[in-house]
This record gives sequence, C-alpha cells and structure tokens, in this order.
Amino acid sequence: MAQAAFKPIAAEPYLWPFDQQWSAADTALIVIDMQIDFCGPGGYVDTMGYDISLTRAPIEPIKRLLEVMRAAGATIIHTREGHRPDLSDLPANKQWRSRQIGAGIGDPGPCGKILVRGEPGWNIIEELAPLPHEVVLDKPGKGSFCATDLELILRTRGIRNLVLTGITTDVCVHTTMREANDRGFECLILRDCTGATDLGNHHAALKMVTMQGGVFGAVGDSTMVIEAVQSAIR
Ligand code: C5J
Repeated sequence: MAQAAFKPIAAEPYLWPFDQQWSAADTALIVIDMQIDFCGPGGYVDTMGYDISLTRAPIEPIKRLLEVMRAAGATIIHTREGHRPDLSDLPANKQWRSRQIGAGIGDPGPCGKILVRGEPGWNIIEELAPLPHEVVLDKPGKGSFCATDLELILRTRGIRNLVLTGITTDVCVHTTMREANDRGFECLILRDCTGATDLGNHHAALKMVTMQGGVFGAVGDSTMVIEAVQSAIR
C-alpha cells in the first residue's frame, strides 16, 4: 500500500529530510532510554544527584508525538540501556566511573540494581510504555547501534529516515544520532522531545547538530512533525 508523503520539516539548518521524501513507510520514531533509571525517582540519574525534572521534560511531548506516529503507521522503536544480570557486558571502566559518582552500575539502589536488565529501574516509564508490536531494543552502551540488531531491523523495513527522541540529549541520543548518520540514515532530533542532566549540555548538543550544514542531521520540534504527519493522514 502506498503511504501518504509527509511535508518536509522547517528544521535547522535545512528543510528535513535532505531529499524532502518521507512517509510512514520509510521513517522510524526512536524513543531512547525513557526508563525509570534515567527519569524516575530513585533511579540512576536521581541517585547521581541530577535534576530529574530535566530528563522528565520530554515525557509529555513524546507522548503526543507517539500517538500521531502510531496513527500514521510509522515504525516505533524503544531502547533501554542496561546490562545483563551477571554484568558480563559491563566494562570495568564504566562500572568504576559510575561508582565515583555514588551510583554504581550493578549495585543496589532504591529501584533495584542500577541499570541492570529485569530490575524495576530498568523499565520504560508507564507513560511511554511500548505497545506489544513495537520494537524494544536492549543496548549495553550509549549508542543504539553498538552490540544490537538495530541496523538490521531498519534495513529490513526499508527505513531511511529517523526521528530521534528520548534521553539524554548529549549522551545516548547524540551517540545514536552520530552512529546513524555515519550509516547513511537521515536524522532529525527533536528539541522538546529530548532532555539532558544539564540544560547547557542539552542546548550545546542540539547546536552541535546544526554546524557544518547539519553535521549529523537537523534539529526540529514535535509540533512541526505532528503538523506534517497529521496533515498527510487526515
Ligand atoms: C547515560 C543515556 N546518560 N541514556 N545514558 O548514561 O543517555
């Protein structure tokens, strides 16, 4: 079935996507690490002492966007950062660094063992719970392409365009965007659907994308995407 073409997005620094061709058939919405550990009370980010209101800010905008992208029939992919219960995929330096800031990965915390698969803190928050048919990808690192089958899934579905949301802007979202860009995917990161543990880092990470003509892709916001998608599917 032919999918309705979406209008291009007036993103920064260019009209996205570069070839102005996007539809539900060739686009995936990626929702990165919206887990209790990153935005819930007692999770990893909270235990490190950062302000979780910053990482919770994208929840409502992502929720609205999810509704529209689901209605359009786009591929939705959720990621979860976390390690195997035996910690066999946890590099010693990652664990050591997390202990320096008082939130040791694999150590017990208020939401169970920090960043460990199957523990309460590792779950995606209820507000953004994946639907049964949506892809949920477990990743041990910051980038969503490292040690996962994400690229295979995207190529198998004929996805060329990625809309990136989630947390944190400067770490897992940025790493994923860079990995995707190097693989030839056309990326759009959404300002209001991302958040960092530091507001300055959020703004800096978005600004980085806009350099060199859009070095990793382009920056937009959810209202632009919602408007483009809704006007095509109405
Ligand atoms: C971090 C992430 N910040 N999801 N992970 O460690 O950005």
